[in-house]
Amino acid sequence: MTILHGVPVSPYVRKVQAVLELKKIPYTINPIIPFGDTTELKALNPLGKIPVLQDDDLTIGDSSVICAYLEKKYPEVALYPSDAVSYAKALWFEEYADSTMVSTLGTVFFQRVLNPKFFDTPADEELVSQTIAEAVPPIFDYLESELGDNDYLVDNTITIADFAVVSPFVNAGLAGLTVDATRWSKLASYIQRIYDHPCFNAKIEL
Ligand SMILES: N[C@@H](CCC(=O)N[C@@H](CS)C(=O)NCC(=O)O)C(=O)O
Repeated sequence: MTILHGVPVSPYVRKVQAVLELKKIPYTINPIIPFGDTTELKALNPLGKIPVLQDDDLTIGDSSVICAYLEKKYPEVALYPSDAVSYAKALWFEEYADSTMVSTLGTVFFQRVLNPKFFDTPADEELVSQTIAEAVPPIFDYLESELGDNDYLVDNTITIADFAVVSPFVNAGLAGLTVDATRWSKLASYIQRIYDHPCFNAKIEL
């Protein structure tokens, strides 16, 4: 019995969900949130963060740990390259997405969506404008150049890197931040390609 604890609006939960779907692992979702009373969540993960995966006797937190575990247990549809260099690149993009991208695109999402909708606080539009003007373009430039003429980030095949990198764009989109296809055409088509993938949940309802 596999249970994914966490709400799919989290980019980390979405990444794990895509892996579960791609590997065709049956699972259920417990839509727990990491705010308010976190007693139930902290019993599953001492950090009080989502996602948490329960798989038979294993209860484990952290999306990257969970995805690595799923790959080991269900290697059939490989999401991590076997070649050492490609493997390192896939892990790098996953880390880049989970840290810099979630933090930067997440700032816009937090201010424009979570603050007004869940915390009764208006968005700090000055912070949003500064983030969009200064922190966002280097990320988009970097991804555009890394993609080159490829359809996917590593080995031109779908890997964990793609699910991790595209996940925060869903949150950005919910906050009205999309990729300008006239400036970052490769990135814009790449994001749409992953959105269209049947395993990827790009339609989050709040
Ligand atoms: N490195 C962790 C980060 C998980 C994380 O920060 N999740 C957020 C939701 S998107 C959370 O639970 N935040 C609650 C908190 O930080 O207290 C992972 O990859 O799972």
